[in-house]
Amino acid sequence: MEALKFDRRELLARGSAALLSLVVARPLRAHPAIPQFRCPLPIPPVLQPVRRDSQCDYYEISQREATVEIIPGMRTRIWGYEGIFPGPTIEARRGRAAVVTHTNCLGVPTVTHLHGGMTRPQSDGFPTDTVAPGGTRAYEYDNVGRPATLWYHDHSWRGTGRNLYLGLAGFFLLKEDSAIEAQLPNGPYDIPLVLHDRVFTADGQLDYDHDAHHGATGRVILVNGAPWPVLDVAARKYRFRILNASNATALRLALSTHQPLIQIGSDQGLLPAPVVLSTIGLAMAERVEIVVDFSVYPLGTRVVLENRRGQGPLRSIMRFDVVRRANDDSRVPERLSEIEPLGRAQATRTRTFLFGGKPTLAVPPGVHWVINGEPFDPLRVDANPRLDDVEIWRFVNRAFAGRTMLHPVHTHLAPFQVLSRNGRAPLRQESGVKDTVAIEDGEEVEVIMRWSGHKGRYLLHCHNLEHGDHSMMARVDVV
Ligand SMILES: [Cu+2]
Repeated sequence: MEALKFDRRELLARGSAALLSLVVARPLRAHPAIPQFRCPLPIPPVLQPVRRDSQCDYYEISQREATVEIIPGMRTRIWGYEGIFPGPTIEARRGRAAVVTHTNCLGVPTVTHLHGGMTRPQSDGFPTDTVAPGGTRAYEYDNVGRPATLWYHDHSWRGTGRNLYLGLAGFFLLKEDSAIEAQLPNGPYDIPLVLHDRVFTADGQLDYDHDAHHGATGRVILVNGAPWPVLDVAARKYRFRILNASNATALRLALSTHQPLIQIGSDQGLLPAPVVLSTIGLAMAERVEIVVDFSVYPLGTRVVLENRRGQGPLRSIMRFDVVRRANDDSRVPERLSEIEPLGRAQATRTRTFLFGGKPTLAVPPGVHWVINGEPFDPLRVDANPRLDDVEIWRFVNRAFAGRTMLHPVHTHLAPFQVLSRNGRAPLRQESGVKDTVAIEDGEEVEVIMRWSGHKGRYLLHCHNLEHGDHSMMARVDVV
């Protein structure tokens, strides 16, 4: 693979940056002791529309600072949609429009993106299309995509990392009634879980540090805003919709009991068929939907959802305590959804995007995260697919500075199918439709997508939020 070779200058730069990262590594700061498995799992409230008409639901959200209890007995200042962290869940119906009017009551400009939505450009949250403090914008969503676990979050250029760290993220569940959905666990047995890792100061405040633009990581894992929570479950099947909304931490999910996970969905909804896995990788912004059958356990069993990429306390995410029996008429059908496969012969064009670092000349020297060697320029068009064209996009991860840097690559507007991973067939769980794909160090992934929906200005970027802010993003114009 020619693209993965480095020239001499680049290798030298990598070596010196690696040395530098040892010298300037930040010391571990004081941190409150937070017990694991004490807090009950919170479920974010579902936002009610302020008004409905025959075609559309209208919502209002204020983005504001608030003080909430995350660590038991401490008060933490957050920036939250409706003043809560995570924000309220929007439940949308496929084919029924939603208008969400955001008012920015924060002291900084913000802009909201619906991750995974096929949104017209003026509502898609381009990073420079911000709303000033005190301002308001109505974002319009047609909800014509596949039923899926979407999420909304801030997307302001150079502010996304901090703004999400402080709380600006929430679920947007696009749902549809169908015979398949009715068979899966539903109602109280269909539970969204948003995972974030965070650092807190000794007095309980969120301690944002972009770590020299490598990414803000954490020492505590929050699920739905609570540290390492516990959910009391019945001995039956549950569906969990899991979102990794961490800034810069990729996860690998597994159960402490070694029970296999039944994956039924990914970013853009149900897979063609369930896939049984012992662990599931979940990079930043990716979603998976799994079914766990707790009926295999005697009452009293405690099952920990683990992160096999984590060490020490970061190896645990949350715990399920099997506390009662329950009837269960749910099942996982053998066929879950229909996906029209896109083939290479349909593609009009192949584009290659190199994700890598570029040393900066600043003092102390640092790294600029870039695509194809160029930092983000909102005025420069980096790709211009024609409306309704099918294209193949090759994402190549070039290692930098001796650090393993995973880049979760996200396309706005056009979801994709994974065609190949390192020249081989994609992973089994990549059989669905995705909008974010994890590219590990040195990897190369090909995806195929149809650029339908809207003409206009969109984005391709890395979902390590600090990489995106600094400036691993590219402007995509659908023409
Ligand atoms: Cu990245």
